[in-house]
Amino acid sequence: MTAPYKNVHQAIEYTSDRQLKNIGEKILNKQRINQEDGVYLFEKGTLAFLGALANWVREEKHGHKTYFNRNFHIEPTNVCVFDCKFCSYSRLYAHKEEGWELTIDDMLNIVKKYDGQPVTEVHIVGGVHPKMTLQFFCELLKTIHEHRPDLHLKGFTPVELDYMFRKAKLSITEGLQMLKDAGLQSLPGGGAEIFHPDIRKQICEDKVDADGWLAIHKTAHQLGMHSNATMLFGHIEQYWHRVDHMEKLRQLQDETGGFNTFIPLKFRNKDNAMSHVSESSVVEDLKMYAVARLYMDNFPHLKAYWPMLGRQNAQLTLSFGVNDLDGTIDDTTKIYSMAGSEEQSPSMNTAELVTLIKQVKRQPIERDTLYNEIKDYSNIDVYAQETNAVLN
Ligand code: V47
Ligand code: SF4
Repeated sequence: MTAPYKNVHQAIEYTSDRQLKNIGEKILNKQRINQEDGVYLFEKGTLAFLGALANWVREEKHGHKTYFNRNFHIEPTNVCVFDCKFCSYSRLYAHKEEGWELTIDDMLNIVKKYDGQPVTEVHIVGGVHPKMTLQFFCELLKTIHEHRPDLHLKGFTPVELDYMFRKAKLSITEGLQMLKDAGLQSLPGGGAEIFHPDIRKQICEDKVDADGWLAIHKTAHQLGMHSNATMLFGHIEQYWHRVDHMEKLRQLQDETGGFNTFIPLKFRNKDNAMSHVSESSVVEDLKMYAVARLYMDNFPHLKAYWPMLGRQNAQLTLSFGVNDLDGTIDDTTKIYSMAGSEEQSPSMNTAELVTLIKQVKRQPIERDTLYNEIKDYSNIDVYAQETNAVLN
């Protein structure tokens, strides 16, 4: 897929641009690239050149291994006090009648639907409801943990956490410690968007800022939790804003080592206050993943979130640095389908996800949240009847 080059050495050799050659040499020598290099790659790197380099880094780190997770999502509410312009989901002001807020029993019933199924993680994230407190979420975590102690509880973005902790008049450390004691094990990557204040001011002015986001993840890492980090790309930001965002994450990762995965999220423009902004092309998306793989040298994993990209494009990213396709999720996840992702009802079972990975000659590995390997599907026929009985 990274043709026309035979390999990364040829990609560098055939490039006449001096600066690209230098950056390519740095990558091969496992030297860190700087912000100027990052912007230059976006501006001048061809898709084939970036792909050859990113694929080399990916294979150095993980060979052909491509991870996925069996998880499900709980969205406690779509009511939100904030007003992010890209959000197609929040229902506080517009379409109030479409708002939902789940009780602890409702959410326990969602968990119970997965009783007896081999899921390993629940991902809890939603809007910021003024009445859903830290106490409420501690109760929720305890209830889920009591019912199903083997499930890894991953939940809450700094947007939700900052609001909860302020309301409870607690420090970040105190608030996170309470959630941890209630069963929270890691944080997902959401709410990061683009860190630079010039962009944040235009797209998500009223929620936690970059320093607040980073402080919460840093504290989580200090308390022994792992987390992910996202970046919402392909809207009004420029390349240097993306690099600035990645730089801040790379610096924090140097300090704590607590991030597992970087997840670039492609902006989708349906039914939100940024519908006039065009979506990026597939080529731009693939370049984004490739530059992320090259820049985020201290992040072990790079994830493409397939419900947002669509299956075929997600499959393409596996040749541009990506080594993780998130998970098998079901149609309870609304935030993406409402924003116009190709996957209107995103669901893919294990057999389909494994097949998608095998079609591009990669090695499908089921993992848990912390990337412990659960099962290698390389030699398993996922459509054999006896396998299917075990899978689903
Ligand atoms: O922060 C909202 C994004 C994020 C749109 O950590 C949109 O494993 C595109 O962070 N177009 C939340 N994106 C989701 C998230 C996530 C997803 C999957 C896995 C993990 C993980 C984290 O969704 C928000 C925002 O950046 N988002 N609206 C939109 N119109
Ligand atoms: Fe609220 Fe999150 Fe939507 Fe922003 S993106 S309005 S914080 S639900």
